[in-house]
Amino acid sequence: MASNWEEFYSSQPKPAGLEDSERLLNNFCIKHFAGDTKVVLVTSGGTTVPLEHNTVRFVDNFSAGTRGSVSAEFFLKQGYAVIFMYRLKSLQPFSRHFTGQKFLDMLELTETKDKTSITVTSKNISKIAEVVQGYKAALKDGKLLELSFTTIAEYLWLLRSACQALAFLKESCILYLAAAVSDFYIPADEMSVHKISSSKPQTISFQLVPKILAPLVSLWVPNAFVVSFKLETDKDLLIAKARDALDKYKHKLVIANMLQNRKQQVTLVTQKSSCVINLTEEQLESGEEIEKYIVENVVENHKSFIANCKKGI
Ligand code: PAZ
Repeated sequence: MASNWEEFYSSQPKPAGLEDSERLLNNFCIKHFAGDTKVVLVTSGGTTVPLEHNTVRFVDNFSAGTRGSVSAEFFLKQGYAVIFMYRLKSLQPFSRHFTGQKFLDMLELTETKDKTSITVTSKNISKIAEVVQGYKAALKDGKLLELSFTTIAEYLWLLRSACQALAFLKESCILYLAAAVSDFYIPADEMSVHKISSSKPQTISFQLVPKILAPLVSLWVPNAFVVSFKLETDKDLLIAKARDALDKYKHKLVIANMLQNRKQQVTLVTQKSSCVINLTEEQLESGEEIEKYIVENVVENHKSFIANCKKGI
């Protein structure tokens, strides 16, 4: 009998353009393997659950893609090549510094009778220069590959293709699964083709999305360093749920966070230990980002993991 994840892939059509993404993924992994550069796959943002094939309405979640996009920048700083798999229109590394009003506030407008000029305000120049340098360096070295998804099905197809491309890198790759992935979906053959009529109330039934960490860890990338994230809103459940995930899927690390204070505190949970990272109010006010410390910690754990693999432990 097919498992529920196999059923998912056989019932949800392959997204258009997947072959192109697979080509990019394979080339990226081969190039960085040849250059002896470690690779991390960062997933980021939420997924939508369409209610109609010709989608007018969908179910979505809160994720802005902050965790993923900030972490991707810190992995690049640590020398990793980054596959950034993100929800279309969520935050991306580097460009995230210039979204919305933040960007306009960095500019100064000078108007005279015959000339209008726009410049960066002096207090923002060094910050922008640092971001642009990071971006240009990542481009020049070909160290950042960005691939987008929107729906839960697109996410799961792309994730499997990314794993297939990464598998041969074995312990030298990290999967850092920060995306907030829907737990429910409507199977393609149960979904309305056209916009659901509003002439009467509707009851919509959702199926459970397969727990993709199971095949990912045991079959697709069995030698990789897999890091998953666990989000809860009830603090009494958080660490127990993170431990359950480790027991069930046997991967290396769960990063547990609460919706309410996820930018200030996370707990890194392994089979043997747990470690809290907490930013002080002063650190937050000065613009420090918790992802810097998360990524440093993950990179240290990854180094020990590689060393143990080499020793055959
Ligand atoms: O994208 P964001 O920065 O707004 O939120 C990040 C996050 C809370 C989605 C991430 O840290 C996380 O916990 N992802 C996994 C969610 C889950 O499926 O439990």
